[in-house]
Amino acid sequence: MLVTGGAGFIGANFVHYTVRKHPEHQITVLDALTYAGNEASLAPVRDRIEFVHGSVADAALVDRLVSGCDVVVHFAAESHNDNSLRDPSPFLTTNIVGTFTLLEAVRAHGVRYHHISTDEVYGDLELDDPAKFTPETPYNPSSPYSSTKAGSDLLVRAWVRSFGIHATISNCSNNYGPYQHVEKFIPRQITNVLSGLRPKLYGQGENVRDWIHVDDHNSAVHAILDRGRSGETYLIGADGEKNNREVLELILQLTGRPADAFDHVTDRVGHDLRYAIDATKLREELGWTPRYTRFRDGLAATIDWYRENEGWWRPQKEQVEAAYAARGQ
Ligand code: NAD
Ligand code: TDX
Repeated sequence: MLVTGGAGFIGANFVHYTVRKHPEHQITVLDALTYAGNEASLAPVRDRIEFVHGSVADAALVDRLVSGCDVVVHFAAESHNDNSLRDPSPFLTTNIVGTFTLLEAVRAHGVRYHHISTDEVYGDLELDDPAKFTPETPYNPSSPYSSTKAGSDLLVRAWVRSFGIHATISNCSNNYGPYQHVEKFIPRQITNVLSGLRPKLYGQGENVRDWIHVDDHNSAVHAILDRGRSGETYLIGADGEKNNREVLELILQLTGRPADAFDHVTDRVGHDLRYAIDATKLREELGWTPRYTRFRDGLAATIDWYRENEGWWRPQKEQVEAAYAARGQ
């Protein structure tokens, strides 16, 4: 199994999960170790995998690695919306050209491909709309990040239709759990509290995200690898809708801070209002169910992980906060 982006948040958790639950797989990780990649995230499984430092946009390298495997699981991406508003360029190279490069290699070698994507490709929903995203929702991405992810999904669909590659796609909602970079909402606020800094809420915090524990995302990816039908798209979500203010207040409560001990900061430009996933197809067709159904417990465990692993996140913290501060966030 070739896992791209395996030194990032979800990819590293996927590698840990696979080594634990599916030890029959021989894993090679391909990761460019950008600012978001950290080899230390793979330390607990380092002797069980092969690690290759390189880019998914390097056609010769990708062709060689793909020729030696049975399945590719493609996590590698530029993943942060705020960064894509500052400089979209690497999002095009990694998310579009990188996916194209992998698709050409799996086409050449007849290798099965699974494409990891996001619910953000569907744009956003109104706060008071009972609707959720389904596999039939039209694509309508808002940011440079989500538009490059949408573009990469469409490449996969076209390669299935035009070249008959064996591929599946999953679009997942917001993940939380260990090893998530401190630029993202939940780890940023946890590590702010642990650093004696005030958490930062964009705008009024009414925007809703549909939170899922990273291990539930990864168990769904394995269900798709085992039983998913080629050419199909599966939406992954665990009915975890919460607005940002609620999430922040829970972090403050779980860390023993007053409910109002945070700052309102400049809102994100073009900030999507609400994401919500209807995962009926995944649940009914593949029999998948999430394990982390109590957000409070998953969040408390995540806070404990950041408390116990300061050495993992501390080196990035100052620089990330300086970049946010420069934009009033
Ligand atoms: P991340 O930013 O934590 O990790 C991305 C990894 O990809 C890093 O290790 C980085 O070094 C690597 N990478 C970047 N460019 C590369 C390149 N050109 N070649 C090889 N490796 C490269 O991201 P994440 O949050 O773990 O997201 C992983 C995937 O899941 C992405 O495709 C993202 O779109 C998708 N996704 C994320 C979420 C979420 O909530 N984080 C939700 C749904 C989908
Ligand atoms: O400091 C903050 N304060 C704040 O209020 C940050 C960093 C974020 N926010 C808000 C913005 C969003 O409404 O919190 C929410 C979550 O923000 P992010 O963690 O940046 O995630 P989001 O933009 O929702 O995208 C995430 O989920 C979908 C991942 O980063 C994407 O990779 C994935 O595709």
